[in-house]
Amino acid sequence: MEQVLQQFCLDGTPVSCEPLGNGHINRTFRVMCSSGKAYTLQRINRVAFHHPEELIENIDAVSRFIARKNIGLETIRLCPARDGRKFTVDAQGEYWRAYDFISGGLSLEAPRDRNDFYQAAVAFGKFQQALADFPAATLHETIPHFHDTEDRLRQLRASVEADACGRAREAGPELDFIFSREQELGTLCRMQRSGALPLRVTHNDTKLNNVLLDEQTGRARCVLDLDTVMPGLSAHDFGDAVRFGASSAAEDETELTKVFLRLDMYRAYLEGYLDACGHALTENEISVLPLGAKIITTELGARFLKDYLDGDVYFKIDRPSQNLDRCRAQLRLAADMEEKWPELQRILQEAAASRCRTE
Ligand code: ADP
Ligand code: GN1
Ligand code: MG
Repeated sequence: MEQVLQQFCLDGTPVSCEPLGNGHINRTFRVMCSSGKAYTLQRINRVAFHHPEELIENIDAVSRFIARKNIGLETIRLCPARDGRKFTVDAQGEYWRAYDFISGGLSLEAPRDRNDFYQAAVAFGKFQQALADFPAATLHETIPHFHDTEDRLRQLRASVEADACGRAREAGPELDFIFSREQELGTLCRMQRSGALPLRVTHNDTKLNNVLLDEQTGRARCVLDLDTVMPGLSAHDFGDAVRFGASSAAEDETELTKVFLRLDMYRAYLEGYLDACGHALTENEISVLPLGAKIITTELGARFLKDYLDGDVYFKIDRPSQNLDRCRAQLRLAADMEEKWPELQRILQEAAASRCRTE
C-alpha cells in the first residue's frame, strides 16, 4: 500500500490507511496524511471493469463537467499520480486511484428519516439534470449492457445451464419468480428501443451509500461512485435508489418477513427526485418510475443469483450464501412492490400532479 501511495502527489506523508465504506465492488481505504489532509484510495475491481483507463477518463470528465455547473453539489476530485495520470498500476497489475476525501459527509446504509432520503433524491436528481447536455457519445461504456434486463436474464439462464458449482437446485423458486416475469421485465428495454423512453446520461448505481449528505445540515453534498455513469434510463436511477433506501431491511436480510417497501420512503424519494429533475422528464418517463423500481429490484435479484451460481466471483461476500440471501431479499421486495402496486401508482400521481409539466 505504501508503494502505491508513493505514486500519488499527496499533500504530506501517509500516516494511516483504514478500510472505508461498504461498497460491493472496489476495495476502498481512507488515508490520513501528516498534513491533516485525507484521501480515499481505491483498488479498481478488474472482474467488473475490464478497461480501468476508460473508467478514469469517464469519472474525470463527468466530475469536471459537473463542477463547472455550480449546482450546489461538491464533486469528487481525482488526485494526480506523479507520472501525470490519474491512476497508478502496482507490481501485480492492479489499478489504483485516489480522491480527495470529503470530510464531514455521511454515507448512510439506511435513511435515518424521510429528509435523508429526500436529500439523496435531490442529489441524484440534480446530478442527472446537470448531465443533460453532457456529450454522451464521449463516454466509454464501462460495463456493456449494465442495465439491459433482457441480457441479464440471458446471462442468468446461461449460468443455470453451466451450474458451475452445482447450486442451481437450491434456487428453484427464485428462478421461477424471475422467469415467470420475463415479459414484464423487458418492458423498459423495449420502450427504450421503440423511442418511447429517452436515453440520458445516468448514474446507474444510485444506492444511498453512493451519496454524501452533510453531517451538520443533512443536505445533499456529493454524488459518489461514478464508475457506471453511462447512457441509461431515468427509471433505473429512480428505481435502484428506492430498491435500497426504501426497503425496510438490509439488502441481505435473511428473515424475509422483515423485508417490505416503505411507502413513506418511496414518497420522500419521489418528491425529492421530481423536485430536482421532474420538470425535465417526459410524461412516459414519469409514468414508468414505479416500474423502474420493480424491474431494477428483480434485475438485481437475478444478478445476485447469477453470481451465487457462478461461485461468487463478482460481488464481495462475507459469508457463504450471502449472494443467495441477497437475491431472496430482492425478490421479496419486488413481490411487495407488486402487492402495493395501486398505492405506488397513487403516490406517483399525487407527487407528479403538483410538480411536473402537464402537456
Ligand atoms: P464501490 O464501487 O465499491 O461501491 P465507492 O466508490 O462507492 O466504491 O466507495 C465505497 C464507499 O466509500 C462509499 O460508499 C462511501 O461510503 C466511501 N467513499 C468513497 N469515496 C469517498 C469520498 N471521496 N469521501 C468520503 N467517502 C467516500
Ligand atoms: C454494486 O459498487 P456498489 O456497492 O456501489 C453494483 C450495483 C448494485 C449494488 C448492489 C458496478 O454497487 O450495480 O446495484 O452493488 N455495482 C456494480 O448493492 O456492479
Ligand atoms: Mg459504491
